[in-house]
Amino acid sequence: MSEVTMRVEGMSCGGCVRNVTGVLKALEGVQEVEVSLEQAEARVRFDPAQVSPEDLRRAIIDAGFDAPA
Ligand code: 9UX
Repeated sequence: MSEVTMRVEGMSCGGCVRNVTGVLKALEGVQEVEVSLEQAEARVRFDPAQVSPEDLRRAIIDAGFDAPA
């Protein structure tokens, strides 16, 4: 299992936090997600055999937020 902390820009309320958390948890291979509005970050534990940090980034962007590389 791997863990990554990614910057997530554009979240302005708890709904955004729930949305980002939901799209990440929906990905196969994602085990645990913790999103911080204050820190504009998502910490994700994932199985690198099933999902990559680039997949996580893509899901965040598709949900309407920005995840700078
Ligand atoms: Mo809050 Mo976010 O009203 O996508 S849910 S700003």
